[in-house]
Amino acid sequence: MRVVLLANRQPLSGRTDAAGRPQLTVGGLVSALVPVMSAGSGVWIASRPESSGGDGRIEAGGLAVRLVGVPDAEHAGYYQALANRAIWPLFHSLIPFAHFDLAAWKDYVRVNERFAEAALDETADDDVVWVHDYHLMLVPRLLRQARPSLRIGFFLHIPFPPFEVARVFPWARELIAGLLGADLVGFHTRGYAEDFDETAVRLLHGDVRRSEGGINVGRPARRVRVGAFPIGIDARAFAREAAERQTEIAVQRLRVALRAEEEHRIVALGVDRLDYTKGILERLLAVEQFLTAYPRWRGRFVFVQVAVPSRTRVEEYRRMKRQIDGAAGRINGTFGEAGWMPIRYLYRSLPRRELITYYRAADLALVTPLRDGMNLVAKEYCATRIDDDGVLILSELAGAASELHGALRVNPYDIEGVAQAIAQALAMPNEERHRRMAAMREHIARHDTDWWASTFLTELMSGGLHREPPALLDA
Ligand code: ADQ
Repeated sequence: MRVVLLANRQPLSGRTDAAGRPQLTVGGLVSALVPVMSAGSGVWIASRPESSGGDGRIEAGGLAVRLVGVPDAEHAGYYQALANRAIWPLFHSLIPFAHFDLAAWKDYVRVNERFAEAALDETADDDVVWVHDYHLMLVPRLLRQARPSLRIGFFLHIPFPPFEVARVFPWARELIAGLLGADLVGFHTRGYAEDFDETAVRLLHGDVRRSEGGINVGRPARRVRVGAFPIGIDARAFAREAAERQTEIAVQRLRVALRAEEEHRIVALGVDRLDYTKGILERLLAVEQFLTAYPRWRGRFVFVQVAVPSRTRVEEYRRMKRQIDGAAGRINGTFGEAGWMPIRYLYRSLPRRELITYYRAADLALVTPLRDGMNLVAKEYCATRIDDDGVLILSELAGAASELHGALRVNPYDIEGVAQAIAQALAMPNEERHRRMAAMREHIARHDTDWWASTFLTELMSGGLHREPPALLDA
């Protein structure tokens, strides 16, 4: 089977090996998909602004990477303005953050057409096309119109919002019709899949009817299967690195630096891209509330927030960074003492080993997004807890909450509730901590990235008409 994959981002790391050959990115989606794809000499199609090189074709790690050149102004409209400032906030149900602009929409349509043209050029009739994420929602329909018999899958990495939110998007019908070009549309949770079904039926009534496990489009009906395929991580690699001697040493060093053993301090951790969907400000306010409500923990509780700079040119992100910087400074100013600061704030990306060191050093992780498609940090934290210790506090508005039942669930908007959950985590008996973490680790190990990719592709290939969608994991 030959897979042609379409994603906005290219899988090249920018580095070359000793022989000068380009290298693929290590980890995540790329590592999971490359074995599946290169087995059948697959192609990965991504975009590249003209000022960065435009059109191109690069062979790397057994994979062909085709780069679709996009004029810079058009790329800015498609990526910054439409994908990141309209679809991203709206699909996370943060309507006031969304900006809609007709010129940007036209750029989005044009770039989707460019992707579809490149895909048609690369694809033979018996190939499988797998389109990824919110940047490319029009592509399935464009492909279907040009090549009706093509097998097309689509996966959305972010949430799909409820109908009343989705309808706010001025070109919502076009987006939904775009996705309905696929044979299989996948989401992280059954909840998103149901919201998609409802939105499709209500927006495109007449042309679209619900059917078991999917949607029938047009007359005579073409069936679109819709299902939940919760993404996994490379759990084995995380556990392996977590167990290495080098990591153990680094964990001890970090805990010494935080005076965790010496002063019997609890280390709590947050790790995110600096994005307003991740609830970082609200989390800091919860830490403040916790220190106010439980003064006996002052001097014995350290919250480390690691934030990767993200979308730094967008105004909403700059404003949020100022608010977070301000809150961290204010909380440290209020509670800090000569030998203790409650908040350690790192504003940078960490190499993987260092990230794993932080995961292993943390007694509890605060994963409290306001909304999140899945959230891989929650899974990574558990996968590295090879001692089965540590408590995960998890937002019920993250997709991960439908799988990780061993977490303490919180509403991230409820600051007092999150503060109480921190107190509950600190009081949790050893046996309960271990039981909860072991169950989550086991689940994550079984449902890793390979499982996710192969489940989706198997379902896409099966084409079974009246099968239940593989919504395996929802509560
Ligand atoms: P993201 O919004 O990027 O992904 P997430 O799933 O948490 O969110 O993945 C972030 C990744 O970045 C993790 O692998 C994490 O390790 C890494 N990371 C975060 N902070 C870091 C730091 N300081 N240094 C180094 N690495 C860091 C989108 C959706 C999610 C969905 C994924 C996958 O928004 O909901 O889970 O795609 O589908």
